[in-house]
Amino acid sequence: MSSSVEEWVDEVSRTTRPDHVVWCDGTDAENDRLIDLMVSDGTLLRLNDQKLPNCFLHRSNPQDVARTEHLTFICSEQAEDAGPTNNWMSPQDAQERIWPLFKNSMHGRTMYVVPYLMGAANSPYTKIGVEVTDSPYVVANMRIMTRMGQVALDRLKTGSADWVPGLHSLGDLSPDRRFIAHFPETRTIWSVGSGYGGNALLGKKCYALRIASTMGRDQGWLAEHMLILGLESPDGDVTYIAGAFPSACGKTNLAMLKSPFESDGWKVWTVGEDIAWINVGPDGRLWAINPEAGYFGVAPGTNRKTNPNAMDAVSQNSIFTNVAITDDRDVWWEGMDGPVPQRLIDWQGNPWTPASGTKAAHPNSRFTTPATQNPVLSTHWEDPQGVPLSAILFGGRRARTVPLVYKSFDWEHGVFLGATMASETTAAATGAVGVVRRDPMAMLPFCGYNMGDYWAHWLEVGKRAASPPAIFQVNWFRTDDQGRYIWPGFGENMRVLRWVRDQVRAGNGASDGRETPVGIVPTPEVIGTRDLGLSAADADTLFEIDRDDWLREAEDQHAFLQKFGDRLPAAIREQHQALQDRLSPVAV
Ligand code: GTP
Ligand code: SPV
Ligand code: MN
Repeated sequence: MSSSVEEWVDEVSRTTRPDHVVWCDGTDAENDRLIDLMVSDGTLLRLNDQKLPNCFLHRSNPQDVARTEHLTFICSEQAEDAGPTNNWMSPQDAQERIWPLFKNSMHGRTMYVVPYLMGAANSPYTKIGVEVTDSPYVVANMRIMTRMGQVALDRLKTGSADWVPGLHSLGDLSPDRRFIAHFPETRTIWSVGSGYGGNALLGKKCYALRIASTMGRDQGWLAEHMLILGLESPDGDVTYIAGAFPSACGKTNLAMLKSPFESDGWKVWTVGEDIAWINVGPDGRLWAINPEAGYFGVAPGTNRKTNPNAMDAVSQNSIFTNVAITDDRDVWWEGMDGPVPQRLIDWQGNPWTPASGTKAAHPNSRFTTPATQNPVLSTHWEDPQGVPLSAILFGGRRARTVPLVYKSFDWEHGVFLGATMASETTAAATGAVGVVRRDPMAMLPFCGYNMGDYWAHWLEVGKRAASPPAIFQVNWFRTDDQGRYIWPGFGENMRVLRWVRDQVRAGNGASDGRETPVGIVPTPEVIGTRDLGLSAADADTLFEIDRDDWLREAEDQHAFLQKFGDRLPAAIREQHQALQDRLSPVAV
């Protein structure tokens, strides 16, 4: 055992004062003990063992149902190193404002020490973390989401000094005493006052994105909020594609896509559905690993039609958080198959009927399920070197302006697309829903350093890669005049993936696209909008580049880019100028 882990555990125990300290080994026996404990104290409810074997429901505190971005801080020494898009607190202020909240916070509770790996045990890119937490629910979720317990202890024993400490306490769950703090210089995480998802499962957003992004900057790699999928084509070839979409914008669903063209040989295999760590390979390509071992997925909208693979995956050994349940302890959420039940118990534990006028499941209700239960899990999902990326998609929710898909002209232009992307906010974070905001690379809430430096790092990585992936922008969420989604989405997104593959394979000689001021847009014919029964007018809207909309877009992008001052890379400024030139009447 690396003595420093023990020293750190001792140190935090002296402040948090737990009644007991338990080192987690990750065994079934340990998990069963924890589950029994949580069932007996009401933290978990056992679900119908016939329909959902070994599945449980957790109802969180109603004030603690999503990430809280306004309470999330980057605690670098210099404010400029956190940049204009992060909340910043100095390490000294954190010591004064946050550390006292851990004083005696575990009194009367057990402290669990959770050693875990991000990445497969045999990958050179895998990293170690140790989370101490007073939440057994967090332990049970970390066991699904990471390689937890003995496998990580073994790694620490071999003397690896390179591990990230994460201190987590539920505190009193009050948002008034809640902080999620990251110290990029000392690679430490403190989280207090929340037991929910990305606030509390510290391996995920806190480590694998915020801390890891700063490691990647220093070490020449990228930590990204991306799905990774393998697209199998009729010739049996697999093309690897990554996709950065903001929270609740479709990563899990695209990564687990059920192909309508399976009988023709088109199929999707999941490598990852939320996070990718990307390295430049010796062959000059970008290689991506999924550092996680499970999925913490959005429940509402998931059903046998939209995502049958997810429905299969969550049918056993899964934890559901803030969903509704039926009389026979089956789960239910908005968008589930079949008729809406006449009686339910809602996510807060109250009786519910369709007349209640409220959501039965919380809009950010989730399932936690092991990756190995995904019927379309790629056989390469744990390859130590990862998988080689041929394309990167940037996507978001945009009711207007952004077409279904378009291709960037080159890497620099693609990085510009990522840097200036925007999306409507969702229930994955507290605050208003449906407000368009700039969310560069879907990393706005997750970049551990100055976003201007982050873009410079992206540009640099692209220069180091002899054959970087082609970059595309996608938008499944364009609406018509009645506010309805025009594009059917889900499985039909395969049509877009096919076009992406064709573009990648054909290189610069690719056809079936038209050049516009913003990028290369496919023809409706190649996507097959007529086969889908879309009207010509709807098809036009899907692929339209409206100059007035785009001039407004470019203006808004400009205001955003301005915030970065001299940390804005010249190449991004030039790309913006070039877009404006292409949009200007003389150029069009
Ligand atoms: P996080 O886990 O928060 O990072 O979310 P995510 O990006 O993995 O999003 P997810 O795939 O869970 O989808 C979020 C919501 O969008 C769910 O309600 C889905 O049903 C819905 N959704 C996903 N893909 C599509 C699509 O292609 N079209 C439409 N209309 N909705 C979609
Ligand atoms: C997200 O919000 O992007 C999620 C859910 O994946 S959470 O783990 O809560 O961050
Ligand atoms: Mn996510």
